[in-house]
Amino acid sequence: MIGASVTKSWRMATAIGIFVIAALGVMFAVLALAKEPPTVDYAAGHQAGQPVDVTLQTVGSYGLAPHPTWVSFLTRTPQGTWVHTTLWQVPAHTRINVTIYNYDSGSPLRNQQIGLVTGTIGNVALLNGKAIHLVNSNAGNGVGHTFSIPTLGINIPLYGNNGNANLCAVAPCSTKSPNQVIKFSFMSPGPGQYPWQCFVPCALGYLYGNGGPMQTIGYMDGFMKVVS
Ligand SMILES: [Cu+2]
Repeated sequence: MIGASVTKSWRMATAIGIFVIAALGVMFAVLALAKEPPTVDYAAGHQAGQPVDVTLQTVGSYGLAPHPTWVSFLTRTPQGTWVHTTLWQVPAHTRINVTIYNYDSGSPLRNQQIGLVTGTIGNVALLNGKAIHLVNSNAGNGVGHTFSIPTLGINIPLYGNNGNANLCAVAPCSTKSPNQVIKFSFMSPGPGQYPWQCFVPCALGYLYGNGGPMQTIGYMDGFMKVVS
């Protein structure tokens, strides 16, 4: 009799233990999903055949919790509000006109390959209104970041600002601060999720500059969500 009741209470304890572990698992999964930054929707209300404008900015330091010192991208909604996210949604098979305001400084690239403009319409970008096919990062202010969608062969080097200038340190930055305006266009592919990122090892204070913001959605990488 004693043996049977011990077994029974053990079974009960095991069942409760498994339930608690499962509940904690669900809780953490929900929390992890809730932590994902919001998606800016450029696809809503899209008229077939019309181009879509995507507007981003890059900052040398986000300036706010939880990571005030981290480099970051931000995305502007079609209504004009800056959102701290790198997730955005565009319609498929559509001309995407991108404008990036770069508020960060630059430096020479370790890998000259990412100084090339590739994968855009005409393999060209406009830097402050001037057509460019590459940025020689060993001249001038160098390159601060890239905007790259590897699966589509898209890479655009983002020319830096003078590091001695009074650069914006708290996002979102406004065009009152020194900035470089980079524009380019590409055709969105079919529906799917396309990862994009910066390829400059720009994460100050992390091993080889590749940790922290370089590996965090909402900072130096994100997803272009293409919908039909
Ligand atoms: Cu970067």
